[in-house]
Amino acid sequence: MSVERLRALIFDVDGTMAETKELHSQAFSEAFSHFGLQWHWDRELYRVLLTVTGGKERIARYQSPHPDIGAKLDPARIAELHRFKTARYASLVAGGGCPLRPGVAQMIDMARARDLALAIATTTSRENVDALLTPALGSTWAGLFRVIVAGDEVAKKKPAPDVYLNVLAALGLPAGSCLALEDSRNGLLAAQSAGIPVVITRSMYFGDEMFDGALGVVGDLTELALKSWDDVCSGLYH
Ligand code: XBP
Ligand code: MG
Repeated sequence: MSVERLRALIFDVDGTMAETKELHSQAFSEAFSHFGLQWHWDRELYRVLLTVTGGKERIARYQSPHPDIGAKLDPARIAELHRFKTARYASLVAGGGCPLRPGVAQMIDMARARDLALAIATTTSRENVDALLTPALGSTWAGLFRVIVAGDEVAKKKPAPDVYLNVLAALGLPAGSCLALEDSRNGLLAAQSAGIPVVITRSMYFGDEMFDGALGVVGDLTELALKSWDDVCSGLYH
């Protein structure tokens, strides 16, 4: 693929733009305490639970194989608990508690300098993205992204392709002219199912996973941002 054919960068958020997962986990814990639940999602358990995308879906899945965990929440109660968790997460990141990962700002700058469209395809909510990116990129951050599609705006969350298909439709671009930046296997599968090439940036929770089918796997996005754009494209699309 030539430089001219690459037209858009599509960012995943959690794990890709910032290492948010510890703060999501902390917000879940605070919500469990607030609702009087004796649930403890330690790091190992959370790693397993992260294979389920979406906070509400993660809670539902946690309950299903654990009949002995005490309260079994119905969907309305799960939604209430998750609203509390979302508010806690927003306050945890609001003061800049979760900076962008290395290379993210440079990738945004490179894309803008080359007139590439920027987009976001995330499983989390738009309000969580706003809470995270306002301290990192300023209150006008949303103006940087031509398209933003969040988890609750589609029928099926990742690994289904829905968020990516909606992004492509809104961008009006073919999948092959876009590049998705992801950190998880579910994200990789979602973008691949939409036909979009993917580069994986290894994150804290998915650092040792296999990412078969990714165009590239980097430790962080400085590995892409520090290369010349021609190198990036020729390295990815040889
Ligand atoms: C992110 C998720 C989300 C977050 C929590 O996955 O799966 O569920 O963990 O956010 P990805 P919510 O990075 O692949 O988009 O609690 O708002 O769902
Ligand atoms: Mg992610």
